[in-house]
Amino acid sequence: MNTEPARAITAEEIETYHKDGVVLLPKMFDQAWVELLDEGLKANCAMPSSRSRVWDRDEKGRTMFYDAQAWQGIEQYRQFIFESPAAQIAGELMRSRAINFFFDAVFVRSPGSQFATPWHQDEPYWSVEGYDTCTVWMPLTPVKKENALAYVPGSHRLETMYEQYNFGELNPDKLEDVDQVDFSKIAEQAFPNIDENPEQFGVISWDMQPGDCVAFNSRTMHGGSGQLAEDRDLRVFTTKWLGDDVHINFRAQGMDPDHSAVMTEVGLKHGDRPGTDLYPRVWERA
Ligand SMILES: O=C(O)CCC(=O)C(=O)O
Repeated sequence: MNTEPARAITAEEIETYHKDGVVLLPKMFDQAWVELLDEGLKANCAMPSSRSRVWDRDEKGRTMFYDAQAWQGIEQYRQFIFESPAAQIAGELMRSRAINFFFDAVFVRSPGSQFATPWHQDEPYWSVEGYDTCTVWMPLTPVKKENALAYVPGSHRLETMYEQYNFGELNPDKLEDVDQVDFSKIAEQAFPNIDENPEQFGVISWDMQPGDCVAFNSRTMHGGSGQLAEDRDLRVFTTKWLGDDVHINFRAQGMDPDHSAVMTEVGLKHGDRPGTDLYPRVWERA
């Protein structure tokens, strides 16, 4: 397995990441990493973690399956997290001195799923806070730009606290103890209706092949994806990475995924820097 990126990240890509809060990185991972993750995802779907659930199940039985922080039980994910170039990619983009792993999340749409992810920003939901938080979004299947996750460039610089969607509502199987958030008391504004006028927001997305990834700042507005053709599925593996300015933040509006219990268990408190075996340091700048 190649532990180095399949190619060097360019200075222009790093600039774009900071200017737009999102950058497409074509051909970053060798096929071997994609195959390993595919195997891991199969194992994950057969053995979902306690955070997993179906977000959408339509009248034709098509589903959108979600899981997060499954890595401790999936050997292939562990290997990807510790040995793949993903941490280095995040570190170079964020210009960080060191990178800790936060968590993995998967978004698996069965063929023809029409489910579109509601627009949101990630950081307001997370049990950490900081500018230096980055998701590496990797489709394990080819995806067209109209079916891939879409982004509002520059939205990572907005300082407004928007009313974010409660993903706890996506629970057709009525599971108990699903993470819930309520932004109504702290929101300064309703979340903009981006689908009403995507051009005005400059919405971007890309055709992608396995081995490509998109890296985005957790403050960047993103959503959509899905709305697949009948013969197309979409299997996406994401990793979330933490850089230099990140601290633990237990939020009054709720968290999703809520890490406050597992963080407390390993001795992490509000305000701490992330660490321990649960949020391992994976990369340091030479
Ligand atoms: O792929 C998707 O549909 C959603 C991904 C997402 O929201 C995320 O990785 O934060």
